[in-house]
Amino acid sequence: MSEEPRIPVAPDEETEIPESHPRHESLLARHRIEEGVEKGITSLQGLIAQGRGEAYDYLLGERTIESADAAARAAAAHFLLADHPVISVNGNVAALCPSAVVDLAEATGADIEVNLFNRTDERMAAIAEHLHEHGASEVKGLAADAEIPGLDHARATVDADGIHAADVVLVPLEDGDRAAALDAMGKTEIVIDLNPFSRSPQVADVPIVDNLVRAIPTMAEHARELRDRPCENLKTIVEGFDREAALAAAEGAIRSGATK
Ligand code: PTJ
Repeated sequence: MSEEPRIPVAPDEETEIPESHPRHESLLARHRIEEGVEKGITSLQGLIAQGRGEAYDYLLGERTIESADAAARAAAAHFLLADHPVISVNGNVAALCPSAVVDLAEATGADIEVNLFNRTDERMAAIAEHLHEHGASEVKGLAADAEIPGLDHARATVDADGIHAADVVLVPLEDGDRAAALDAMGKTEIVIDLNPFSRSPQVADVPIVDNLVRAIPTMAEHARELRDRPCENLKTIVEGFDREAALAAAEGAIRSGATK
């Protein structure tokens, strides 16, 4: 008698996703994004963004390539040198790695600010609460008392003492035009995006072509290793980073298909 096919279990909790599964990380990310939508944190468009990201991650071999690690190190040095670094958080970032965001803020002294494309008061509050639950002491973005000039959508709305006053802003997962607008304000933008051809990494001072679930902890790790170094040493790391070479290396990794 032939065996009944095993019916796959749909996990309710992320701990039910078997760690032995070859696609554990990917299933975990999908679960978190799905749960983010259910909790009112992630937008429905965030599901589409996740799919786009996964496709590029697959082409990159779902690993942090060497040039992305170097970019994360330069980003960490920028944050440590900054007077006022800010981590911008949207619905995908909050769902995927809230603890890593809080940890990076702790490692670098950065502010955390919620900034949304599909902005509603309910989503802003849900994301701030979620970040607090994961250990954030302060979450900006709710005051909404300043604007980024030149943007005619909700991402323009920021806090006067947050992104508006920042000198360095980390923008993980973006839809494009804000990075250019931040640049026009004279800020240094660090962008995390799996698609090296996307507009935001193309205009970023530091494009990190990596999955944000790997890039944010990598940046925190570099920050902890670098934070006692003298400023001159940090400046050398910043000046030695070549954004064009980093983008070209990511494109090369994708085109060559040399995934491991
Ligand atoms: O939460 P909101 O309202 O601010 O909405 C944010 C979304 C995600 C809807 C908005 O930023 C958006 O529409 O993004 P896009 O235009 O779909 O772009 C998403 C980019 O992020 C694409 O280039 C993806 O490759 C990339 N991406 C997706 N997931 C990840 C990622 N990059 C790094 N890590 C990921 N996990």
